[in-house]
Amino acid sequence: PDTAELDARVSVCRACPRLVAWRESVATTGRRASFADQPYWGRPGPGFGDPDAEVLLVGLAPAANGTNRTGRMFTGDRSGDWLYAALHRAGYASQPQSWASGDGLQLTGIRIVAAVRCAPPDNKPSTQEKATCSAWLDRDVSLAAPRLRAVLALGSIGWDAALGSARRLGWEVPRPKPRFGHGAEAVLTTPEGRPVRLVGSYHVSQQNTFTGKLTEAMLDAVIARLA
Ligand code: DU
Ligand code: SF4
Repeated sequence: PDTAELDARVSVCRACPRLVAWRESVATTGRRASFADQPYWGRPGPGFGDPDAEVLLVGLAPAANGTNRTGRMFTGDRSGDWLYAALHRAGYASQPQSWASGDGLQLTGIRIVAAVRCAPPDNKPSTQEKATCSAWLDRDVSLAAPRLRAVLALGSIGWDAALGSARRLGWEVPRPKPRFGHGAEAVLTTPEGRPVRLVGSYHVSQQNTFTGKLTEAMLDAVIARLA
C-alpha cells in the first residue's frame, strides 16, 4: 500500500455516523451562501502532498466549507491561506495559495494529514471520533516512518494524535507525556532507533490568527525547526 491507495481508502470511510451525517448535510443543504453554486466534496479529507515527505503535518480536522468543500487539506479557507503562505515562504509549497484541486499546488518534503478526517460540528470531534480516526493517522505515520524526520502538530489535538500514533506504533515517547505549546518539542524514537522530532504550533485557525495569538513570525519560526 502506498499513499495514493491510503488516500483513496480514507476518502470513502464512513466509520463515524455523526460526522458522516454532518459532512454530507453541509455538502448538500448546508452550503455557505457564497459557495452555493459549487459542488462540495462532502467526504473525508485524504492526505495531501509529497508521498516521500520527511515531514508530516498533523492538523485538527477539515473545515466544513474548506476541505469538506474542496476535498484537499487546508484548501479554500483562511486557515489554508495562512498555512500555505508559510509553507511557501519556507520552500515546501510551490505557490502561496491553495484555492482548489487542480490549481497546480505541489508540496515538496511535506505531507499534510489530520487527526480527524471529516469535518466535525463546531470543529469539535468527540473522544470516540478521535479514537476511531486515529487508525488512519497510524497508517500515514507508518507509511512515512522510513523517511520521517519531523512531525509538525497543529494544536493540542494534532499533538495528542501524533503522540498516540507514535505509542501505538511502538515508538519510544518521553515520559511524562510531552506537553503541547507553541514551539514545544519532543524527540520520539522509532523501533529502528531513529529520532523523529515532534514540534507543536498553535493551529492556523482564525481564532488564533485574527487575534494575534499566532503571528506569521511565530509560524515561520516553528516551520524553520523542521529542516
Ligand atoms: O498524481 P500525482 O502527480 O502524484 O499528484 C497527486 C497530487 O499530489 C497533486 O495534487 C499534487 C500532489 N503532490 C504534491 O504536492 N507533491 C508531490 O511531490 C507529489 C504530488
Ligand atoms: Fe472515517 Fe475518520 Fe471520517 Fe470517522 S472521521 S468517518 S474514521 S475518516
